[in-house]
Amino acid sequence: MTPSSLSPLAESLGRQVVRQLQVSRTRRNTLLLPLLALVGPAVFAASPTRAEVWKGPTCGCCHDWIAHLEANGFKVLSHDEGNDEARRRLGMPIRFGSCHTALIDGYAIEGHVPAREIKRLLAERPRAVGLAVPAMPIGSPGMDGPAYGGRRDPYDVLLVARDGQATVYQSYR
Ligand SMILES: [Cu+2]
Repeated sequence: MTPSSLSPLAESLGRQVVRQLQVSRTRRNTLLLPLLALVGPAVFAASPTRAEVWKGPTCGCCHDWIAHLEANGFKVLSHDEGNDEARRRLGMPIRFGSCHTALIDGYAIEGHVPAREIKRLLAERPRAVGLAVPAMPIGSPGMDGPAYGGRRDPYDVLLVARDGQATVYQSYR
């Protein structure tokens, strides 16, 4: 082959490759774009809220509370130490203290707070340190296992302000 006969062939091959690339790119887009439009928002809507939890290594009720969070769509990262330090660092007063402290979307969550109030907090986004269920009331999430025989003590979920004052956010009676 002489260079003069090679070049039209190469040109035609080149054009063919380019055309095929264009076709496959178009086909890929026509398939992918509607798929992304459908799946994209669902992925974002379903992306779980992250919760970081500090607890003692042998805390069974902490574990049960974490299971309650996960059952309600939270993605939990838990540490088997650092509970007191986390509470102090996040500005949660010790008088509202419980067996575990969590950080969820910028808020401190102390103790056996129900997922329901956490979701409400994240929707309302008040200026606050976070929520607390002081001590460990029986019947609160994670303190409601078979060992308690269905017993339910009344308790309050407190909204803790930045000045350390607390108001009742939800009452469970
Ligand atoms: Cu506990």
